[in-house]
Parts: sequence; structure tokens; C-alpha cells
Amino acid sequence: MAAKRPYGIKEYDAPAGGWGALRAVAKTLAQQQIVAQGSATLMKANQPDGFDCPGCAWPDPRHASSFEFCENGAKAITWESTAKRVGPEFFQLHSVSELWGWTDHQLEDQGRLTHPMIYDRETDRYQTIGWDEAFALIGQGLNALDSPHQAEFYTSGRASNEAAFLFQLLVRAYGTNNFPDCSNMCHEATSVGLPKSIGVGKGTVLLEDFDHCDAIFSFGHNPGTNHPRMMATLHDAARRGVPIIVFNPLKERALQKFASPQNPVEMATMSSTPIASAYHQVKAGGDLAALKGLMKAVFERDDESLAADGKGVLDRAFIAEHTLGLETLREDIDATSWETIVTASGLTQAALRSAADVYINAKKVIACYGMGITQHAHGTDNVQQLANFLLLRGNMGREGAGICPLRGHSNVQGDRTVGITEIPTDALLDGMQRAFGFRPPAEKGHNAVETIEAMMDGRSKALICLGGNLPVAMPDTETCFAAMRKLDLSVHIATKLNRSHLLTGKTTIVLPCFGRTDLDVQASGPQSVTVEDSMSMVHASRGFLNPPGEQLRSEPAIVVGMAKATLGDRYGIDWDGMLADYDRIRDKIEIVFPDFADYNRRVRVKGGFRLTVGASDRIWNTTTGKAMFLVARGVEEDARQTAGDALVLTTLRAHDQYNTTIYGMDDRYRGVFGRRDVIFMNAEDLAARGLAEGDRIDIQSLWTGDGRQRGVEGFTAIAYDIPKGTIAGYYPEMNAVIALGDHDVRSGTPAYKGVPVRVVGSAAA
Ligand SMILES: Nc1nc2c(c(=O)[nH]1)N[C@H]1C(S)=C(S)[C@@H](COP(=O)(O)OP(=O)(O)OC[C@H]3O[C@@H](n4cnc5c(=O)[nH]c(N)nc54)[C@H](O)[C@@H]3O)O[C@H]1N2
Ligand SMILES: Nc1nc2c(c(=O)[nH]1)N[C@H]1C(S)=C(S)[C@@H](COP(=O)(O)OP(=O)(O)OC[C@H]3O[C@@H](n4cnc5c(=O)[nH]c(N)nc54)[C@H](O)[C@@H]3O)O[C@H]1N2
Ligand SMILES: [Mo]
Repeated sequence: MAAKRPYGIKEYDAPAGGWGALRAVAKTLAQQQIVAQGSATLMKANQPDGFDCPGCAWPDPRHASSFEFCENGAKAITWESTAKRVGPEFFQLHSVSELWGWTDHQLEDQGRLTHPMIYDRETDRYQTIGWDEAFALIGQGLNALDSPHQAEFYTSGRASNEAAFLFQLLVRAYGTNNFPDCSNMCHEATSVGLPKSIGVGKGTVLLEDFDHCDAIFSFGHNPGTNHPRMMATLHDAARRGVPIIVFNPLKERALQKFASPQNPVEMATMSSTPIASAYHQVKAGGDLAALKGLMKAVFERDDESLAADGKGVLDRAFIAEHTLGLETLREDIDATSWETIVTASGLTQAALRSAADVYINAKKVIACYGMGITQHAHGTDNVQQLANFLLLRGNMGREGAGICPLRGHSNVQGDRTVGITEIPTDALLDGMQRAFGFRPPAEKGHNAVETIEAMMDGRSKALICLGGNLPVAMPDTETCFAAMRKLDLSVHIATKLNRSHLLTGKTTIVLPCFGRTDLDVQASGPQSVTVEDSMSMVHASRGFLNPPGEQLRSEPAIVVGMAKATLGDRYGIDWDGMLADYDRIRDKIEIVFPDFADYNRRVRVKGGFRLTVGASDRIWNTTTGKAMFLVARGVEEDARQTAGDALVLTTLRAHDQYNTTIYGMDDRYRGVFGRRDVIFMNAEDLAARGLAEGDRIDIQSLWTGDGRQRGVEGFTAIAYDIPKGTIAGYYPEMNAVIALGDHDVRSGTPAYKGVPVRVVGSAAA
């Protein structure tokens, strides 16, 4: 008989998607009290005349005519269009100290923010403040600093192109490049790594390519939860017989079997489609080794073929015409032994060879990847080795083949495209000069890690956040919280109350803004904004719901208010004109970034338009004009070998969460209900520590870079199908264990998915 499992832990055998997903949506609609209106809202998501779903950056089918059902998209939309409100009465009732004790779920679940608020230390409460007064305080605060470099300007990836562009204009006119943004925690390894490999920091495939590929390699992403609309694509591919090879330490349900809510037969018969044809449970941080193993197997097959007078398995014509560096890569791979690869990846030679054979036998291969690749101390190396792997057989820049990073927030890619970057290129500075007649500062600004460091040691005194929940999303919770409390000025432009707002400094202001679903009317009439998906498609988004209150403003309006109060008429920028009609913002974007030529016309075409991605057409905008095979250092240190009693902690999103937004306490596909205080562990790792499932455990960081001790206490151990040496827990709870200093040196991406730790029985009651 099976032992009794801990509270809330059950086997969940159903496929991902299916009826479970429909039931979950019905429940969410009811919880947010918007049954009638809410279902109509959902039908407008990702339709050509509707709004862009704030859920994820997966593209829409080019000719979306029918409603695409997506459980987590539905949650994101209902969470935003909720009927619940947090207004002045709420803040009269609850002090900030009291709210501090609430969970992240409780804070956001109060509903939409409706009034501009300022923290009053005497009463320990947020009080309403007028918009003009708030803007004046912000302007005074910024102008009181000794230097513009003492202020930080954070962007979370929901901001539209228009809001983000105005934000960077304000910041550059003010005089700094301090642009921490959520990409720094997310796909920065892609933005830094891919330009050196293939000349562009973006994915090369289009949605249509999935109809033509004949193998898909999936590394470190969990689409059933984080990009559910991608499941339709994978489902179709699997049904076409396309092998899908997965590398992931956890057996994610949707990558095993998926029932498409779009498929009447699967729904009626409660059947499902197997997704992965092979599932390789790589150790956390073992991808570099696995990728080197795959390439080693390809080279060995190539040698065998050549020895037998075959023509080899590499695409030699492509390599000769389009690439440089193969010999150096080959030397590195030859020098890496199978023994090292097997130990560091946790995968057998046979498994890696069989995956390589699938790769070799496929003419057109797409590789998809997510945070399992990027959020490591060697994230940039991982990305570049993945590009190498594709280049070996010319799987780049042709139909049905290419690289597909799964981006996070719905417009995180667009925000970067329109100028949110701490390292401005000459092209960007020239463009700004053309459009606005001034030359913005060129010196490198702060990324997210540098921002927290600067706040911590007092070099930065102000922080303006265009959305997000920076200190909760960042590693090293204790440091981040302390850094927030030292600020002279903090401003949060937000839709919902979150913990960042409770980390008050001298002057702390929360400004309520519209979300994607809200109708945005300015002087010239209703406005659309534009966004870029993870396949570089730019399209319009227009909300249609009445905003949650009279007081709320659009993000562009709030940025303009801050800009006018801070800059006056510096450089003669026509802020009011741009705000009155967003077409005028787009006219300026087009001047700065010529790739947006004819922006206002092209974005009005159904489905929008695609920005240039040179590598998609085999144009390599690298320094050599070729695609580059790049070498990464060895694999041993990267896999953070589990010497002694050390383990590697990886941090995950549950199914009922959107980053720091916790919709609910379930993680259905992993069999967790009503709790998040769990750590997934291999049964042998439990036994080796004298622990049993259900035991309370503490997690201690083994990172020694700064001599500080970090840890969390009183979590519950769950026996789980996960490689030995790897454990997993939820983000953001685990951020207290992760050191700010533990990040990819090349991109600054925190090593959220490769944290060296020790697990011990808990003394906590
Ligand atoms: N519903 C919902 N949608 C979202 C989000 C959300 O929180 N909720 N967040 C959005 C954002 S900002 C982002 S960036 C994306 C994130 O989307 P994902 O990249 O899918 O995010 P994660 O949940 O962090 O984890 C990815 C997967 O990596 C695996 N993994 C962990 N460590 C390793 C490793 O070392 N190697 C390998 N190969 N795999 C590993 C985990 O088991 C997990 O399956 O989703 C976006 N969409
Ligand atoms: N341990 C660990 N930590 C991680 C990760 C991980 O995998 N593991 N992932 C990292 C990743 S990939 C990312 S992207 C970051 C995410 O970091 P952030 O982007 O900073 O965090 P979010 O949780 O997405 O932000 C949620 C808040 O955004 C506000 N918001 C929502 N919609 C809107 C809007 O339309 N406009 C405005 N102005 N505000 C809005 C709401 O107030 C809400 O509370 O976290 C990172 N942190
Ligand atoms: Mo992200």
C-alpha cells in the first residue's frame, strides 16, 4: 500500500489542457466576479480587432478567425478585468504594516488600483493624492538629485511600445541610461548571446515554420503553463509525427500528453495526444554538457560517414558559405570527454546519441528554449551552444528550421526594440538625435542587478517602475527589500497592489494605470497601442472595457505627466501632441528605428508586420558577417557538481501564477493543491539525508561569493521524479536563497535555475 502523501499532494493523471483547463477558467471567472462580462472579454483576446493577451508573447496564428482557448491567458485577462477594486477606503482600513503580513496572493487579489496614492509615514497609510501634485513631487525628487545617474527606471514587459518609447525618451532627456528591466532576469542571455552567434538577439522562426519542421528540440520551458497557446502548435506537430525531444529535469505534464480544448474528439472522448517522443531529464544546469554531448555525437556520426565514403552529416556547403569557427568548436568538443558530459548532464551516452540521431535524420529542426537555458551562471554560453548545434546542419534561416526563444511578458521583446536598454547603440543615439534634436548620454547604465547594488550602497536614490514587482522578482530578497527602504523617491505605475508598494522609502507614490483590456481614450479619440511578439511580429492592441475608475490614466499619460513635471520644455519635446494621438508617438519611433518604416499604415493591416530578423534570411549581422560557432568553457563548473551533500536548486513557476502574481495555490499538473511551501526532491536524495516525504526542511545557500548566509526554513519535502542532485521549489519564495552576486557574468541574468544549496531537517515548528 502506498504511504499517505502530505497534505495537498496527489497524483494528477489527466493530460494537460482538456476539461481540467475549462473547469479552471470557469472557476477563475467566478472568483473575479465577472462571469457575464468576463466571458465576452475572453473572446476578444488576440483577435485582429481586439487586445493583445497580457499572458505571454507567443504569436497569434496569422489569420486568427476563431477564438483560441487558453487557460492561463484566461486567468491573466480575468485577473486584470476583475470587478474587485482597491480604492482609498481600503487604504484607510489597512495600514502598510498590516498589509505587509498579507500573502502576495492576498495583496493582488484585492483588485484594481483606482487612485493615485502617496505613503504617509505618520499614519502608516497610503493617502490619495492629486495627479498634478504627484507629478510635481516626482519632478522635484528627480531634479533634486546630484546627478541623473542616481535614479533608476525599471520596465516590466507588459508596457506597450508606445509607453516604453516615451519612458526611454523621458529618461534619456533627463540624462541617464539606468534601465533595469525584466529582460535582465529573463532572456538577457539571448539578447547578449545570439547577436554574437547569428547577428540578432531574437528568434529566427515564424509560427508557420512549425508546419514544415521535421523535428523539434525543447530545452527548459514549460509551455503547458507558461505558453499554453504553444501547445496547439506542439499538438499539431506531434500528430503529424514530428519527433519532439525534450530536455527538462521535471516531467512536465503538457510535454508528455495534451488534450486540445480545440479538438472536439479529444474533448468528447477524454483522450489526448502524446507530445514528447523522448524525454531527457537533464540535471539542473546540465544543458551545457548535454549540448556538447549532442554535438559530440553529431561529429562522431560525421566521422563514421566520411570513413565509409559517405558525405558526412554536417551541412558543409552551409558551413563553408555562412559560418566561421567550426574547427575551434570541434577542438573544444573533442577535448570534452563523454565521461564529463555524462556526469555533468546526468544523461547517458546512449540517450544523447539517440537524440543526436533524431537531429541528424531530420532535414529541418527547430530548437525552442526558455528559462531552463537562460537563468544560469552560464546562460549566455548555453544559448550560444544551442545555436552551434543548429548551425552544424544549417538549421538556421530556412523554412521549417531555426531557433525559438520563448519570451516572457507579452511585450518584453518590443520594449527592448524601442529603446529600453542600458547599453545604447550608436544607431539608437543617432536615431534619437534625428527624431528629437538632442544627443542622449552614451555611457552604459545599470541593469537590474547593478540597480539593486547601487540602491543598496546609496549610489542610487530614486526608482521609477513602469509596472512589475522588482524587489520580489529579483534574487536576494533581504538585500532587495533593504535597498527599497533606503530610497528617497520610489514611484510605482501599476494595475494591482503588490509587495513592492509596501517597501516604502522617504517618498513613495503608487499611480494606477490602465491595463491591456481597458479602453484608452485621448484627445483625438480611442487609442490603440502596439506590441511585438516573440517572433518579431508587431501588431495593434485595443482595449474595450471601461477602465476601473475615473482616476486611472494610461501608461503613456502617466509618463508624459512625469516628463513634463521633470523636464519642463527641455529640448522642445511635444509631449502633449504625442499623448493626444499615439500615431504621433509611432511617427517618432519610426524616425528613431527605420525598421518601423510606414509604422502607422503597416500596423493597421490585419496581423501587423514583421520586423527584420537578418538571420531568418541568412544575413548575419555579426562583426564578421558570418554566423559564428562559439566556444564555451568546460562543463564541470557549470553543472555545479553536487560534491558532498550539495544539491542544485532550480526555481519554477506554478500553474496558478504569473511571475510574482499568485492567482491561486494550486500547481495542478504537478499534483500540488492548496500550497506552495514544497520542495521537489529525488527519493534517493531524501533517503541519503535521513529524510522522508512530508518532512519539514530548511534550504541553505552554499554560495560563498560574499560571505553572507542565506536560506529559507520550514518547507515540506516532496518525493518527486526529478534527477538526483537537483531539487526544485517555487519562485518567488526561493529568491531569499539566491545571491545577487550569483549571475551570468556575460549577461547579468541571475542564476535562478542553478542555485547551490544544502537541505537539512528543519528545526522550525
Ligand atoms: N501562466 C504564466 N505564463 C507565463 C509566466 C507565468 O509566470 N505564468 N511567465 C512569463 C515569463 S516572464 C516568462 S520568462 C516565461 C517563462 O516560461 P518558462 O521558461 O517555461 O518558465 P519556468 O517556469 O521558469 O521554467 C521553465 C522550465 O525549465 C525547467 N528547468 C529548470 N531548470 C532547468 C535546467 O537547468 N535545464 C533545463 N533544460 N530545464 C530546466 C523547469 O522544469 C520548467 O519546466 O513565461 C511567461 N508566461
Ligand atoms: N527565482 C526566480 N525568480 C525569477 C524568475 C524565475 O524563474 N525564478 N523569473 C524572472 C523573470 S523571467 C521575470 S520576467 C521577472 C518578472 O518580474 P516583473 O516583471 O517585475 O514582475 P511581475 O510579477 O510580472 O509584475 C507583476 C506586477 O505588474 C503590475 N502590472 C500588471 N499588469 C500591468 C500593466 O499592464 N501595467 C503596469 N504598469 N503594471 C502592470 C501589477 O501591479 C503586478 O503586481 O521575475 C524574475 N524572477
Ligand atoms: Mo520573464
